[in-house]
Amino acid sequence: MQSVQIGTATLELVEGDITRQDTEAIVNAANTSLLGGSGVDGAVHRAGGPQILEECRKIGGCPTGEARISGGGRLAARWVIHTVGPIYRDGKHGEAELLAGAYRNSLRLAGEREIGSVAFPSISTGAYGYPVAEAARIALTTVITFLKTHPEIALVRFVLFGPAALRTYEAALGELSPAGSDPATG
Ligand code: AR6
Repeated sequence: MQSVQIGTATLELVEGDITRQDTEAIVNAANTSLLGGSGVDGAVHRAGGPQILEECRKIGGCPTGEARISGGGRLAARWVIHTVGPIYRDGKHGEAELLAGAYRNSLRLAGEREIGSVAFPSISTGAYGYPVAEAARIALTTVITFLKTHPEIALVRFVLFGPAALRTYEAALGELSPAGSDPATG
């Protein structure tokens, strides 16, 4: 577990399961249909129950890089923010900007709804094939930039699946930290 302060906010990196987080919102790595899938998406719908899918049907989909919100069903989190990361091709098809958009728009939605704590998985790095080190850099840069100007969000937690992903995010944060945060390991 690693934790840094970004202004008044806390940014945490932990290893774990996104469906078990007690933040006000968790983020789902969905697809444009919002009708479920494997990986995080499968786990969120399994753990949260059918109510989430019912709400997602009404929402009617989400373009890549954007975000939508539903209730959390049976999850500890009250809200699920569904976002769609890019499918990675070669890095030359706007993937980085779409991935940044997925994080930024998720946080924007949280801010609008006065949601103060959000847990993210590593969007696009599973079925969508985004190289983890590069995705980690984009994810952390985008979240840190957002937090610096949006004090209404008090906590962002990255929930990484397995020790390798956690180490990759820790290394990426280590490279970014001197630029604007105060590392405090926990
Ligand atoms: N908690 C946290 N992280 C997890 C969990 C979990 N329970 N399960 C997997 N991961 P993915 P994507 C990690 O494939 O790449 C779905 O079918 C996983 O190891 O869930 O954005 C959707 O419907 C990986 O590092 O999301 C879409 O079609 C990361 O979460 C598509 O997959 C993301 O892997 C989205 O693909």
